This record gives sequence, C-alpha cells and structure tokens, in this order.
Amino acid sequence: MELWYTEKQTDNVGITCKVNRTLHTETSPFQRIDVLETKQFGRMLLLDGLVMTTEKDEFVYHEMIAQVPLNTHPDPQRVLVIGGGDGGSLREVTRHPKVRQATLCEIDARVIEVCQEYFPAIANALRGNPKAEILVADGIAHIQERPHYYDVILIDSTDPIGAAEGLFTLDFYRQVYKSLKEDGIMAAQTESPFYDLNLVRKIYKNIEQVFPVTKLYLASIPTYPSGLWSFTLGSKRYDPEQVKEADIPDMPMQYYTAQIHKAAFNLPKFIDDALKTL
Ligand code: SPD
Repeated sequence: MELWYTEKQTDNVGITCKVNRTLHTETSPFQRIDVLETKQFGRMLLLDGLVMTTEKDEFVYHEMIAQVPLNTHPDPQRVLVIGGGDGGSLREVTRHPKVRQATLCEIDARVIEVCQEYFPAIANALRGNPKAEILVADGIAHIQERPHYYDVILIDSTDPIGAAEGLFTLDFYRQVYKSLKEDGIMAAQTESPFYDLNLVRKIYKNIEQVFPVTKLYLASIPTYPSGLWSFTLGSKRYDPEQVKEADIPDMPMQYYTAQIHKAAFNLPKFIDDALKTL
C-alpha cells in the first residue's frame, strides 16, 4: 500500500509527498514532532503537522535566512538564532568566518534532540562546535537578559500560530532592537506572499516601525507553501542592497551567491505594491 502525507497549506491547497516510512513521532510539552522519510525530499521534519525542513531543500532556507544578514553586517561577531532547533541556521552562522559566538535559543529541547538523531547534516553545529552556545529557553525572555549584545539576530520560527505567535509582534521586534548593538541587524522568516500577503505586509510594517532600514527578500523553497518564501531584514544602519560583492566571503554555497544577495531584494510588483500601502 502506498503512503502519502499531505500538509494542508490553505483551506484549498496542500502539498502531498509519497512516504517510505515514519521514522519518529512524539508529542513534546510544546508540540507534535514527526520525522518522515519521503521519496522526493528525503527526511522531512514536521512540527504540528507543518513542514519545517527537509534534507533536499533545507539549504535554500538556511543559507538565505543566515548569509544575507551576516554579509550585510561588516563584522558579525556575536549572532543569536531564536528557534531553529533543527540546527540549520546555526550551521550557517558557525561556518561564517567572522562569527565568533553563535547562540541558539530554542524553547523545545526535544526538537534539538530529535534533529541530532535524524538530521545529522543539518544539526551538526548543535554538538561540540566551539563557536556555539546552545540554550533551551524562551527567546523572548533571553533577549531581555542580553541588551545591546548581538550583532545579528535571526528569527527562525515556526509559523505564527500557537507558541510562535509572539515572535511576530511589534513588541517583540522592539525587544530584538534593544538586544542588538548600535549597528545590529535582524532577519526573520516571514511567510508566503502568495497565500498570506496581508500577513507578510503586517509583519513587514511591524518591523518597519522599529528599524530604520527594513527590506523584504525572497527565496524559492519547494516544500513551503506556494514555493515562494519571504524573509524580512531590519537593520539599524547597514543597507543589504549596498553590500559590495568583494566583501562577501568565498564560502561553499548551494543557493546563495553575491548575485542572489542583490536579486532577492527585487520584488514582484504585487508584493512591492502591498508593502507600499499603509
Ligand atoms: N511553513 C514553514 C515555515 C517554517 C519556518 N521555519 C523553519 C525552520 C527551519 N530551520
């Protein structure tokens, strides 16, 4: 018998993948955690039934959420990842040559443990990396304990339902601002412009109220709703579109390049128009 898994992405659309087997299922104190072995995308992590990452396309999301802000900042020594318990963003941060301290603040210890077991290539920085500090804690509380501390903060959250809702609010971005140094930068995953344009716009407007430089950028992620995914960067000083190609370190990448860094900020008209409306 064939096994298929469907994530219902809207009331009318889903993504369906053929599954070899279920490798892991549990309910942690925070959420349901599943690991599936799919035919198309390799291993797939689901949190509360929603696709968080897969072996085949994780590189797009993790390179783009991390390398764009890291290469916008001239000296990103101290970096925080809020969420991101699979370790993919942390892997990207720790391999950046200028980063000295990479802190991961994940609320659910079981996500970290499950990913260490089933996604070793994504989770490799979660154990024994000399640059990494792993905290199992609430990211909102953590940033209040470290004012004026980080050069870059990445918000690698789940979708804004349930536990992650607080990571998309105006008040949260104000706290992020306070935890950044005077020239700090934040970047957050900010959902699907095709399916949730109003939400994307609302998040952008929240970030824009706090950061003098606010820019949305895009990447193509096959397993996320609509395949077109947005990130929003908030910066106290540096403009991501003014980065010089020569300043981008030469590192092995699968998606991110100096050209992609620039191109990702060129928005389709319907998105640009939406962000310009009040
Ligand atoms: N709809 C999926 C959004 C998930 C964003 N976070 C994924 C975490 C990967 N590190």
